[in-house]
Amino acid sequence: MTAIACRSCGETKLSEVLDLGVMPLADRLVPADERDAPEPRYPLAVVFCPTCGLMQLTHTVPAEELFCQDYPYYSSFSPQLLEHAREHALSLADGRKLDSSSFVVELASNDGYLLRNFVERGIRVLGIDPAQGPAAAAEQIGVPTLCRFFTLGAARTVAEIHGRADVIIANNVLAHVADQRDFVAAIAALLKPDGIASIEVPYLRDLIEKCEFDTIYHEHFCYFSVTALVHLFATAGLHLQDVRRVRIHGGSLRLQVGPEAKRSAEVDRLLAEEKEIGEDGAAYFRTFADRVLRLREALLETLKGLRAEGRRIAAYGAAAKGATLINFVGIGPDLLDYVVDRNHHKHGKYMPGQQLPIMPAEHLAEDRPDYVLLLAWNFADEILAQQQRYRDAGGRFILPVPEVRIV
Ligand code: JHZ
Repeated sequence: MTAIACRSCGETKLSEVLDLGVMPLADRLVPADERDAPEPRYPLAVVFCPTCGLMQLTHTVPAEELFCQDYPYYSSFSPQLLEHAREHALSLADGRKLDSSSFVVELASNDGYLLRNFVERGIRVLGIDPAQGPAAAAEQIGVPTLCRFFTLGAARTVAEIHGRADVIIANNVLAHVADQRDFVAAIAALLKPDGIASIEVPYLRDLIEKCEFDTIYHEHFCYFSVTALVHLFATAGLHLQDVRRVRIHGGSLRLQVGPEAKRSAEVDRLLAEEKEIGEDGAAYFRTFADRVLRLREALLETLKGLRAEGRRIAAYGAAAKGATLINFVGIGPDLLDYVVDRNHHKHGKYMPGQQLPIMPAEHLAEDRPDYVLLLAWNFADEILAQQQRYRDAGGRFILPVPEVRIV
């Protein structure tokens, strides 16, 4: 049991799930001239609330430290994510019959990768995102963006100035909020009475079943089941109206939430399934920590074995989850030479906690290491296809989850 209170329902008797130790911040990439400076490190452990079913972090790093200056994540570097976002935007525009009289708000709009699809159709939009670099990039492509955190206060101001929204989109942001109740109350305050919020969150069931432990990092305060989401939205008088499992980011839920009290058969089906497999109770998590430890051993053994044979190993994807993986497993310059990534904002910097330089993706073809550890495993199909020439020339990829595999 831990001493904190559940971020959704306030329960104080929370059960331990996994303790990853004291870890650096996943998206705080280290500039070359700060390599010798100490990095901030904080406890990284998750607990489960037996009352409402929410898995969550025990420790809260202040949001300003996590998301504002130098936030290196730009959504537009993955064609698969861009395609996913376009499909999402167009299905909302068509499904909700949005036109120039509609108003769409996106929370954590990043570099405008999703809202640009509405702008193209002449639909009025507003992005809200506290990260300065991505927000400026969005403005540059014509997506009006308010650079601030979304809180109940912010929602009231936006509603006053711009009016209430027909649709609020919030993809991969709910988990990033420490004060869950304030955030959902803010959504309720900004929505029209017949409006909807379309929200994507990584699904807890995919995390646990596929051992995606590396998606646990300080930015992700919460890990959601459908059970936990129903409880959370109810705190703001909102209803989970519909839900669908989607493949993105290792397995996510796309939710439709709104003030109107209605619920699709799929919500009931997933709730029943969670009950049946016990996802709403602490027993479901019992084997998770052991499986994570076994995965750590297997990966370490694989990398050490290859190194002992004199193989050269690099990694692909300076992803936030990559920081959890290399730091928890203990993968430093003794095992890996460097990490490549397409996002030029990350180049020339070093992975948090380990002295591993980040280089352009083209470096892989030039240098031809024997093996590449795929840290961005959620984009495996896309990256493996993109690296076909390297693979044809004998290069091999190491996939770390759900179990170590060499392809
Ligand atoms: P990626 C992100 O986490 C950000 P991360 C955030 N923390 C979140 O919540 C989750 O998603 C859900 C690069 N790449 O997106 C781009 C290539 O170089 O898996 C990224 O740097 N070439 C808000 O950071 C990284 O890999 C490619 O072809 O763990 C992938 O990071 C592709 C496809 C990606 O998530």
